[in-house]
Amino acid sequence: MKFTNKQILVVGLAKTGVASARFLAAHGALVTATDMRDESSLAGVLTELDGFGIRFVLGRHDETDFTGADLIVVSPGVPMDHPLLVAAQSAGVEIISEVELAARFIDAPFAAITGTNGKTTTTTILGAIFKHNGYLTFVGGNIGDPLIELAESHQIWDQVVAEISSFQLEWITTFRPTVAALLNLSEDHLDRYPDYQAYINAKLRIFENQTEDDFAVVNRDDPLVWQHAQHLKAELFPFSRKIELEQGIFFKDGVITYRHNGQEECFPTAAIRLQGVHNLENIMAAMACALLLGCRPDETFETVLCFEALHHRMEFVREVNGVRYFEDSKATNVGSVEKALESFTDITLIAGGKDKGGTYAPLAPLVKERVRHLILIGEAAERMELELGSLTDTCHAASLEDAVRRAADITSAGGTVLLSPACSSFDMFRDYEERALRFITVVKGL
Ligand code: UMA
Ligand code: ADP
Repeated sequence: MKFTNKQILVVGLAKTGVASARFLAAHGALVTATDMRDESSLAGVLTELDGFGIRFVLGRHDETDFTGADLIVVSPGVPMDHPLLVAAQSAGVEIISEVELAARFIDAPFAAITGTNGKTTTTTILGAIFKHNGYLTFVGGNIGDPLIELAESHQIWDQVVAEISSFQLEWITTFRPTVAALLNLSEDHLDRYPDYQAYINAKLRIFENQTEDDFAVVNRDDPLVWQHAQHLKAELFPFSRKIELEQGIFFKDGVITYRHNGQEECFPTAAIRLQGVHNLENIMAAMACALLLGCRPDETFETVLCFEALHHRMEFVREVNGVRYFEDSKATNVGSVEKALESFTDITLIAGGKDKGGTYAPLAPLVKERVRHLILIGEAAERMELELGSLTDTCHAASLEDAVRRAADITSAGGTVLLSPACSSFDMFRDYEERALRFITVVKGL
């Protein structure tokens, strides 16, 4: 791809935009970078990009920058139906996402992980497996480091592992992972998509450019995933906790079995540290990607055995007066909260936050069966009360701190206090990490 003297517009100047603008400017493009945030809130970014010859349009977007560009690189946080993107598209301007830009520079085998939940865990396990197998491995994407940093690094990578969100797939054209994994599908981001099917369609684009030489690792136990997998061009490689597979990876009687073209490998799971059936799915998906891309079985499973849970995903905080406190701040949708509720009984659940527009109804059976007290916070509290409030003892709290103190008062010994919000955090916190740290601080102070 030649960028010299091309007018390239970078939309959004957070992590993705900064890395993209820097990369493009270093490759001779005439870069304009635009963000709705103004100069004062982007002071750090301006310092970072000083000296690259980038033109900035801040605090606003100008239509002429969009319609007059040779290429637009969009950040994932910018919605696809933004009127100026629509105008640029009508004017025939090429629009791509940063992962599309990066993918054009990837020569190494390339594993991409998507799904509503478990992406970060699976991506991290897979990265660790590759590294333990001796490969120089780039791990990036939605997990935090923009994928374009791979192209900026001038390293020759042996393997690339990318966590990919639906947002990042919106503007792809050639993005083609050697192995693409779809972990699961449940409602999320309905504040961004017109409906659930639009979100699913965005996710499915991860397979769009694959051919029969590539692999699609898919969850055999998730009916929606399995239904959509039937039409893929890549070789299907399913994983299952429930069904023995002729070809694929599955769990049965305490053993994970991998079967591919006559090769069979067995891995007893008793010593795995990572708990929870959902993590078994994440492990099988990561192992499938690794083994299909040539990792050795022994080193692969050694990594899995040592792997500990990531922070803020059903993490044990402390026991006080016989009550155990768990923090699951990363549970920002209904699908992840279901897994948390399946893991405990006698629960005091602290939930709520910024509503993403989906329904909370799938939680009803588990709330009825396992949640003794429901404490609601944030913007979503009213709607959650309407959908779940009649099923158990329910109250509202003014803050997370207030919620924890109420939980401590009403939970009897033997019970579990669980922060698993089913919502994003942006109504009350900077991000899910700040929400987690605030919870941990109050719990430690009890
Ligand atoms: N902006 C505009 N105009 C608009 C809308 C936004 O100028 O109309 C600006 C905003 O002011 C902001 C920038 O555009 O400065 C948007 O940046 P961004 O939200 O894309 O933020 P990045 O820091 O680039 O982070 C993105 C991902 N963010 C989102 O998808 C919302 C990060 O995933 C990812 O780690 C990073 O790229 C590197 O790949 C975060 C996330 O929340 C963790 N992802 C969602 C999730 O996991 O649920 C999908
Ligand atoms: P993502 O990157 O997709 O958000 P994470 O690995 O960060 O996934 O986990 C986010 C939340 O989802 C946590 O609450 C975690 O316990 C839960 N989770 C992890 N894996 C799965 C899975 N396979 N199915 C459902 N929930 C999961």
